[in-house]
Amino acid sequence: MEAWYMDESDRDPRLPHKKEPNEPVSPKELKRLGVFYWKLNADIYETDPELQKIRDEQGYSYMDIITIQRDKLPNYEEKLKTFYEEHLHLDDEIRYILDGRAYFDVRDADERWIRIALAKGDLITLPAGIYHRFTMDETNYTKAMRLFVGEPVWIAYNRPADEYEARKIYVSALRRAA
Ligand code: KMT
Ligand code: NI
Repeated sequence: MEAWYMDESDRDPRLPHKKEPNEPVSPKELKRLGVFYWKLNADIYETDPELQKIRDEQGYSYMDIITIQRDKLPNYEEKLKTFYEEHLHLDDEIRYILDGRAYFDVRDADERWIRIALAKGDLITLPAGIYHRFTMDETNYTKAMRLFVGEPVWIAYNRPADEYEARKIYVSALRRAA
């Protein structure tokens, strides 16, 4: 995992979009935004006691695996387009990268985009109510485990979605963390 503030360019989202010079974002800063991160051994995800411990502690009862790759994922282009629209969910978004790479972009407290580069073994949780988006990088391949507390809900609310309780709760938690 590596995170940085994005540049202002509107070129291909799959490019890194680092500033010159790079402006890195630490795991501690991400935590303040409610974004949590674990590093695991993805080679043993089927039997990994560390993963099981996280799932037990956090109540991640549901899981499935999604492979995002042209010709593998039905409606690939369409899905990627919706993933990259700025949105929020009413529940936490929990993703564990089993193979390949991907970017999650999240808004910081001042609405600046932070890009989070994830690779094999990275497990990340985005809090309910945070504005974010997802894109592939130039390798165009990600295999990810999707985790969820209880029955999964995949509804994305595109910005603006400030009227939702989850958003209001998130904004007040952010203010308290400031
Ligand atoms: C989302 O809601 O942002 C996503 O599901 C992203 C793709 S899952 C690796
Ligand atoms: Ni999302």
